[in-house]
Amino acid sequence: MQYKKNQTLGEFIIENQDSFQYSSGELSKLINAIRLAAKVVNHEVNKAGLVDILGKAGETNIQGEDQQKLDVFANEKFINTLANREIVCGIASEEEDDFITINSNDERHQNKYVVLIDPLDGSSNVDVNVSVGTIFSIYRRVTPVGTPVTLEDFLQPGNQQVAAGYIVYGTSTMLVYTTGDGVNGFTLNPAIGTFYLSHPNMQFPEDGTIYSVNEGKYRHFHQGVKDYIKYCQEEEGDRPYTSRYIGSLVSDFHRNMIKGGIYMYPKSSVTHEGKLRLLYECNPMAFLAEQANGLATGGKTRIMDIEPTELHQRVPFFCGSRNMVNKLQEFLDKYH
Ligand code: AHM
Ligand code: MG
Repeated sequence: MQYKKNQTLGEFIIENQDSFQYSSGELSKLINAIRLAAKVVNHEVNKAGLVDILGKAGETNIQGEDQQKLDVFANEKFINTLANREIVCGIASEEEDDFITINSNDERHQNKYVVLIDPLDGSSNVDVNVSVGTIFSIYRRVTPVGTPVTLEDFLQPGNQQVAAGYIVYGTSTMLVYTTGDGVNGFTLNPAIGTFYLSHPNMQFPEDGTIYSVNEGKYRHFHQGVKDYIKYCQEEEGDRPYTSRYIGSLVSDFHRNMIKGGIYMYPKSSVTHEGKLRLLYECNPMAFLAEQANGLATGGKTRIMDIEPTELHQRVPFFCGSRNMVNKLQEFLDKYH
């Protein structure tokens, strides 16, 4: 990877194109499309607090434009931006029941990539001015180019991802992604609409003190998870753990990657498979985590080795600093 001072995302993509294993420029085009959609969605997310002034979802605003819910808006923007470029042959979105086929009946189209996306994760936070995110995951199709994509192209294990990333719409807007050669973060300068390389080669600290879990659901957790939480709550020498949970996966993950921590969404006696979706949330975050020296497990199996069986499959998810995930695993293993 070549890092340069004041490098823009556009420059970074071009300059590092050759380090990508299928170096044909297509993946670069794809990341560029995501960058473009991210800026449009960012603009809309920033206006969310003006809902009483600009009009609510489902209403028509003063300019006669229909107002959409932000997650619907983000879904459309990402899908349209990707579909309009000749790179992607299929898209699956957390917001759509089924996958979308692009250019299905035209053999001239050589598009190789499928994109899976959670357009606006944590969207319940929008109304209270808390950070939300977009998560994306990119695979090469497994069926022949020029034919319509099939479910098989989307149900690939995470270890087949060629790229993954997220956009966090926070106090700053950042795009963080990997193409399998480390993780890099770019911060948007909103004045000129340009992403700059601000966080080269991001790494989870080997160890951390933050645990992120919805403790309101504690009663329903598996005993191994309960024991680990209890372990975290006990002081260990002079280094007590601290609990931080935003309820917005991208933001919790982002903080933990910078400061050192573990994110947990276990299965429970109520949500038997957990809540998070393997294809749209867990696999891309797991790819990023591993590329940043962290770990991601479903409790029994490495997240990226799980064979998906359906598009909207949910799995338990534990992800973060290596030593913390390994410690948790010790507690989980006691009950297997
Ligand atoms: P969503 O895709 O419906 O937004 O749900 C995913 C979000 C994650 O961002 C977050 O970590 C989690 O759900 C919070 O869930 P809970 O409120 O059950 O703790
Ligand atoms: Mg989501």
